[in-house]
Amino acid sequence: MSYKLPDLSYEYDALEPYIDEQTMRTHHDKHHAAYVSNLNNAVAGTELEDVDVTRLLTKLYAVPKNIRGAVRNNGGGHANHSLFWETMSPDGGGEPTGALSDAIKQTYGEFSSFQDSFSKASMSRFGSGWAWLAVKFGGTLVVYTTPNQDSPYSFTGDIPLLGLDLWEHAYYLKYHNLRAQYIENWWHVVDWDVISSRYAEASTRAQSWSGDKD
Ligand code: MN3
Repeated sequence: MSYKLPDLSYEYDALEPYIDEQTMRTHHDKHHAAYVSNLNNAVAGTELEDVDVTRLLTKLYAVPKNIRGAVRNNGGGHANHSLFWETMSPDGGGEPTGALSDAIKQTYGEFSSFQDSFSKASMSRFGSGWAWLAVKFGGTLVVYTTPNQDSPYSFTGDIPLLGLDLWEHAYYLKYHNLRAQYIENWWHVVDWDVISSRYAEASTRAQSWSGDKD
């Protein structure tokens, strides 16, 4: 087995006008493809070839030192982008409902306050990286950023629900230096149905970690 570039579940131009077609083509077909290819090269001939990428990142500390850097960057790049494509949709935007909405309101007050926190975190990340909404051990929601392609799975053990790519390759063709504009427009394509499903699954896992048996 080797790692594979996942297909998009929508057309390259489906997220227009918020994310442009040329950016999607280059981002998915070139950048993400390169992470997959470099990851495959890094683990080729090792016992890690068949390990699920999430598990690979969660146990990054156990990856042999000579390939750990390559797995950190390219495994992270593969997992982060796979999540990014899945959590966007031409039918996105709006607000979550149900349990995720309740959890966001419990933590941040209004949904718009959560959006402000997330956007501010995204703006404050210097250079390249990702902004995250993630579920902590025990089930608490948290917003933060990571540098480069570092995954929450590797460095906090949190389960990422939503991730925003803050690398210039994600927005420069359309937005140039205007990261704030990119972030503001990106909310229009965030697919809260997918993120709610991820939250339901993550909550179940977080509950079992914290020892709740009901
Ligand atoms: Mn990217």
